[in-house]
Amino acid sequence: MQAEREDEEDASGEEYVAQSDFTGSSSEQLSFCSGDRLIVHAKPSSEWWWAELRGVKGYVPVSYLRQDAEEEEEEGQDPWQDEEYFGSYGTLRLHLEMLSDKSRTEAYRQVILSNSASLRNKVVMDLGCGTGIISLFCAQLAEPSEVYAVEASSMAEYTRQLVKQNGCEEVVKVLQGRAEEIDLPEQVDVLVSEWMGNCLLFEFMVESVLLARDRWLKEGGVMWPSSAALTLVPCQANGYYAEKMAFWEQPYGLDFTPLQPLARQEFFTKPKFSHLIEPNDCLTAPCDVLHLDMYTLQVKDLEEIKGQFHFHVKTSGVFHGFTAWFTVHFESLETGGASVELNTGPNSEPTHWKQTLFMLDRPVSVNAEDAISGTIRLHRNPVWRRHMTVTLHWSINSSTGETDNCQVGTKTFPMWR
Ligand code: GJV
Repeated sequence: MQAEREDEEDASGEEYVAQSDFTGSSSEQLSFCSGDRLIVHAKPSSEWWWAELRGVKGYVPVSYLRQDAEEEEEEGQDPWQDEEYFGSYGTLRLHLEMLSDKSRTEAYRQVILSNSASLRNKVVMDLGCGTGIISLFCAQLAEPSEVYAVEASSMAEYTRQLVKQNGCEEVVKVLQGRAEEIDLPEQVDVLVSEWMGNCLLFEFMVESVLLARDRWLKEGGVMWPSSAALTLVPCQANGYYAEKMAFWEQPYGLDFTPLQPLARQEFFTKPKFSHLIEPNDCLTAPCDVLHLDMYTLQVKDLEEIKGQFHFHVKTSGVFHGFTAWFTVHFESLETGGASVELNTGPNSEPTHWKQTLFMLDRPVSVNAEDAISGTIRLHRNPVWRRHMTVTLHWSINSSTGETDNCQVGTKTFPMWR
């Protein structure tokens, strides 16, 4: 691999500066610290470049680098990418996807319905209302005094029409703008929002919810969802592995395995968002690795979130990676009322979030009773505020008790930068 790369290298190289720390997850990747000056010799893909630091060469993630002159340019760029973000919510594609997701939409409907008595005469804020579905549920299924439906994208203009069309304009007030910037005439009793992204936090819309909570939620007010958890399970992914990696072993009877390192970079570097794991592909019982309390969580806590896991393998199989999903809970306001849960895992109805698959660089055979333990770290990108990296560290302890049978690994997955 290295020898091949050197053929295409330009001998001098261009200098780039690392914007933040990066820990390589294999010997093919370089590790570096914020401020390090790297020489880039080749740019084989838009995501990974071939670079050199203190005489050592390896792949580096492009998004961690900038040229010296880029510093000024970057100041002009929006770390929230709002134009692109709210632009995409100004079209119907994403709203159709969210509204078509029955589990998601029905969960919010159920929350309103089962709390309708308690919502009477309450003031509600629906943060990121989109087409206004949650606000309309409130107005139709309960009798709140006011619902402030806040939406930053241009969809808000249509939402206003939908509210009118459905006869809810007395109760639902559509406010177009970023929740961080709008002014409400009063504080609210309930702050409801559907803010969850892939792997729970991606997009970091949760920050807007926390800021709105601190500014607009009355003392003793209610957050919906009230808590959130991220769940992880070690899994098989035979189909995906065969399609992207084993494929190169013998296509048309030829040996294409020299392409496997490239395949690993291209397909297994980032997590796969739209994965639907079969319950049978779970090698162990799942484990909650993070828990967020929406009343006490602080914006600064989002910079780095760590969790731990301990799994016991149920039956032997191939450990291809980890699958993650989230669950949120909505506490009940009624005395003795049951909380509502929206679970996006493999034992519930599939949702538009599906699950997130993190592939290991190399599969590992595991046996019943083996232990897989380790840590997960979600690290928010210091520059691009909607992005994060997920670092998984694991060790496998064989049940046969052989002392040399402990395997460890670490891998960092950018989502997306
Ligand atoms: N202020 C107003 N509207 C917002 C904000 C904000 N800070 N952030 C997102 N939205 N679950 N990951 C809107 C966005 O335009 C879209 O209509 C909706 O909230 C996203 C909801 C689903 N995304 C998610």
